[in-house]
Amino acid sequence: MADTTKGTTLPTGFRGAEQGWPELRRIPHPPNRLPLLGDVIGVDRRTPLQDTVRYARRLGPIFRRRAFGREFVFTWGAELVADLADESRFAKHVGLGVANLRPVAGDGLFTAYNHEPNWQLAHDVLAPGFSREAMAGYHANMLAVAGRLTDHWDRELVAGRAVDVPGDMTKLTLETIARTGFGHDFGSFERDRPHPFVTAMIGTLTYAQRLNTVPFPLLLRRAARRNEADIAYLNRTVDDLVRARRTAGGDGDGDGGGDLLDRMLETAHPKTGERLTAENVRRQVITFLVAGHETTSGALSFALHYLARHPDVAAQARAEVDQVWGGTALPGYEQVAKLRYVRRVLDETLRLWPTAPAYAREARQDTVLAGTHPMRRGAWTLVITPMLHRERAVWGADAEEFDPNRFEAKAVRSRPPHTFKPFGTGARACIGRQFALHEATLVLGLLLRRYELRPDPDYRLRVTERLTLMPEGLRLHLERRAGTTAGPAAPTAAEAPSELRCPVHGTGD
Ligand code: MNH
Repeated sequence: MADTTKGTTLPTGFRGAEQGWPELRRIPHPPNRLPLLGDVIGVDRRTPLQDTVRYARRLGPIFRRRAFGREFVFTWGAELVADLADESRFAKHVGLGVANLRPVAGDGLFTAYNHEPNWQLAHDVLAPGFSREAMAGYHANMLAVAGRLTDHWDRELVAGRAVDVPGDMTKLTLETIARTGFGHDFGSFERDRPHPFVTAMIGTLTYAQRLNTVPFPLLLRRAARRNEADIAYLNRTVDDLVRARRTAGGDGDGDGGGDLLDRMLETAHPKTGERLTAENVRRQVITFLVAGHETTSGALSFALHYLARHPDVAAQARAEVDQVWGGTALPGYEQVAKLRYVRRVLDETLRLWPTAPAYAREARQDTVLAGTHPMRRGAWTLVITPMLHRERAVWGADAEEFDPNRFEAKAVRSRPPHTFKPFGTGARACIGRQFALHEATLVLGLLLRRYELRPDPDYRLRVTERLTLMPEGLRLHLERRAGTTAGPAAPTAAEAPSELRCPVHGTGD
């Protein structure tokens, strides 16, 4: 369990590996260490994950790096990661980037320590919000938001402009989680610049990442003040949203079975009768608004990059959409999961670029990792999923190539368990997984059906990091697909029947 008893200003995640790993010296590290700074040569502060991946390739399935006088252990070998998935000996570790988000997200689901009672409470209260039934209820709102995206892309196409893929995917996913989860409309598609909520969020994520890459937080005094302002803005936005809902009196039926916010405000724990406090609701709303869109936006953006670069894959996916959806203007909930090949495209995208690229595990007791590396209780390591997902012994010599057929059922069954972990592992794995996959599959289906994607031949994939990953500067040219000009493939906001617009509240926002 995490140690919160010490009155240190550093998150417990910064406890070094010297104390936790008695045989640390057997774990390889980069040569040429600097006395004070450690392994920082050739490291770019803006790309810590990609630097770590470079070290991983040189140093192997488990390695350590030294930064600012502390040792950190990184793991990606399939056998080691599979052992770390054993929930009886290991648990989520709230450290590094995740712990840096505590000032924003507090004991919200993502950043809660395992021992904090609000984790179990919120998990039990909110999990039904991600059931199949609940998801089916979000579907119509997802369609309506996708309609706003295709309206926007139609206009860009007519104007002969290339579309800003990460920017537009972020608008789409933010509107989707805001509407389905909280009945809120940020109006992203009506703005030229990102919504200030997005700017503030990116600010706090970037700041949290930078805290890991500077030796003394004092160096970040100005950035820290900016960060305070960003957090204040996020809090204000969320407080307004909650106040509006309280004034409106929930979704009316008082049973807390509506959207996520309704559950947060009205649902008591089925066994204990406990409810989330007002402060915790604030933390959860921020958590879901951020966790619920940033990673899905990256996944969609990378997927569109690969689809544009692999016309054969795009053609096969498109053929599937035509066959499964036919001429249905508004594909139903059930018709999304039937897009098996589109789903494989997404899985393969998340294999190469898992947009939340690491998760940390700590020993719940003294134990020996994979029979080789002793760990004391509380010792932890960071799992580097982009490397796990590229291990040749598992994925083959062409592991760096994009190939959705790796996710054919037979191929999946032939691989060892715990080799594909884009959503983390165990009790603290992603609660929004089905939500993200439904949304992303639906949107890719709608876009493939409507457009041909033309890459910019000069574009080289560059990945920006702010704890999450995103293809930087990705723009695509669109062409309207032949034979599809007659009818809209997706409903525009105006066309969607009003009862479809908000299945939860009936009347929309
Ligand atoms: Mn999500 C946890 C990846 C979409 C809400 N998510 C995690 C973890 C990973 C992750 C990895 C585990 C982190 C850790 O162990 O420290 N999540 C993703 C990816 C996508 C994603 C790659 C999209 C693609 N996540 C979503 C969506 C939502 C969401 C959509 C909400 C609607 N995720 C969460 C929450 C947690 C989480 C909440 C924390 C769960 C817990 O600890 O109980």
